[in-house]
Amino acid sequence: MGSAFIILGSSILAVLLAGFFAQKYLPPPKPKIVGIDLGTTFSCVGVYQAVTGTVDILDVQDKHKCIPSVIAFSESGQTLVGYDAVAQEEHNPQNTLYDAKRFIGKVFTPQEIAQAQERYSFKIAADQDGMAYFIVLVNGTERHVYPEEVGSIIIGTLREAAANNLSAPVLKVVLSVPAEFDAKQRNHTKKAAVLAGLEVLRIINEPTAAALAYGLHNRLGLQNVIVVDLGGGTLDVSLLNVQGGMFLTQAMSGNNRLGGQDFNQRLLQYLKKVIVQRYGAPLTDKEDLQGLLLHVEDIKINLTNTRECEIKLWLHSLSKTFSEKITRELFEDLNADLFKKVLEPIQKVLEAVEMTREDIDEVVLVGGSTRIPKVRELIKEYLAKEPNTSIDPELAVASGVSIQAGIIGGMWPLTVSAVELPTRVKKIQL
Ligand SMILES: *[C@@H]1O[C@H](CO)[C@@H](O)[C@H](O)[C@H]1NC(C)=O
Ligand SMILES: *[C@@H]1O[C@H](CO)[C@@H](O)[C@H](O)[C@H]1NC(C)=O
Ligand SMILES: *[C@@H]1O[C@H](CO)[C@@H](O)[C@H](O)[C@H]1NC(C)=O
Ligand SMILES: *[C@@H]1O[C@H](CO)[C@@H](O)[C@H](O)[C@H]1NC(C)=O
Ligand SMILES: CC(=O)N[C@H]1CO[C@H](CO)[C@@H](O)[C@@H]1O
Repeated sequence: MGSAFIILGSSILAVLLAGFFAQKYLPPPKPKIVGIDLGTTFSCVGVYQAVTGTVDILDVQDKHKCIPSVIAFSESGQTLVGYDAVAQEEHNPQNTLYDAKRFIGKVFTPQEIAQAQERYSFKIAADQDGMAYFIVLVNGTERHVYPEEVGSIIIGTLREAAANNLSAPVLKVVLSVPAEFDAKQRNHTKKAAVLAGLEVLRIINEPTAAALAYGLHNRLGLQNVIVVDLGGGTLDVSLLNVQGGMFLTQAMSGNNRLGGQDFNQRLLQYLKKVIVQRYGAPLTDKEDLQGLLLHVEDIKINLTNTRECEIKLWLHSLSKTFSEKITRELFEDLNADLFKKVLEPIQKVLEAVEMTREDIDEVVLVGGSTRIPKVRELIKEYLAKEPNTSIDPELAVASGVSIQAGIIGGMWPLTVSAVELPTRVKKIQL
């Protein structure tokens, strides 16, 4: 009897000591589940690191953390992804596919397909169920590529990058999708990951992921959080209730044709006008126009940090070097009406849940276009609250979905849970 006690006692001690030494000296557990943000324009993959409690968004191509959500098929049938696909886009526009997320899991009428076709240089069709697919020409034969296949090629690239980084196979994933995605769109997004050889453990809403990235699941008490996601081509606004790790989407609204590309267009149109005035001829050369558009993107990004910058560009069709000073003020004037439109869905979600700005506890900004100082200022003024911007807005969703992956993987010191409640949200179209 006595010896039994001693054995029991020492085994408890051994277990305690083993735990103590394990925490102190064993390498931290390797992340087994990755988080993937399959975005409309950019995609990235992250892992949650135990012990440090930080998220690493992993390098995918040449130190780029996010890769363009673009794939292409070369003449010889080779598949190109991300930056490699973008690099050859100009010479192979019919076989370069992007924006697949706008088509995934959606049922289209023939008229809608015709409308969409006007905006894209690749060929779009729909099958008998109305599901869209893309037609590419590979080695002289037509090939039908569904949006989920585009997704799976992008996810496959992210998965490979993660496996290289972790020196271990990557088999499980948590995905994020727009809050407005219906069951079918979620299903097809899941299929993209399954086709890439991954088991999907959970799908969470992008605004929920962004709130997780800011640790809002750890807050005590009820929080009303507005997430504003302004990307390259879409604006999504969601109002979440967060309480003790539970997330409830209360309302959402948006504009699926407003984003960074529209702001670029305004500046591009302005510069084209300046060129006509200065040289007496419109700029029609394709290469020059492409060069101008790339410079416009550059200027927009630079004007986030500087008040003015100068564009300098050799226009080979006019045999002239075009140079022009652009101030932040001019950029803001050109886009004044578009920037104001960002506030419309914010107003709509507040009205839908009968709340005022005083009821809002946190404002989270997501998407590269929320870096634009004027956009930030307008949101801050409208909600009378300093928005939360400490996390890179382009990585917030990937960070949050990686934290969710860490929670599911039981990675200490993450002890909290985060659960999304199913909800019948009010979706307000503008
Ligand atoms: C392209 O097609 C030709 C003839 O059909 C075939 O010989 C060749 O192997 C194909 N190339 C690739 C990369 O599939
Ligand atoms: C994995 O990614 C992290 C974050 O980008 C980076 O710091 C680290 O060096 C990478 N490790 C390997 C082995 O590639
Ligand atoms: C989702 O996929 C599952 C299995 O693949 C299927 O049973 C279910 O009906 C699908 N739901 C929708 C809404 O497409
Ligand atoms: C933008 O900034 C980058 C880096 O500072 C610089 O190389 C580039 O010339 C700038 N572009 C313009 C149009 O000002
Ligand atoms: C300005 C602002 O709201 N900052 C908050 C951003 O989120 C972190 C983490 O939740 C808070 O600690 C900050 O106060």
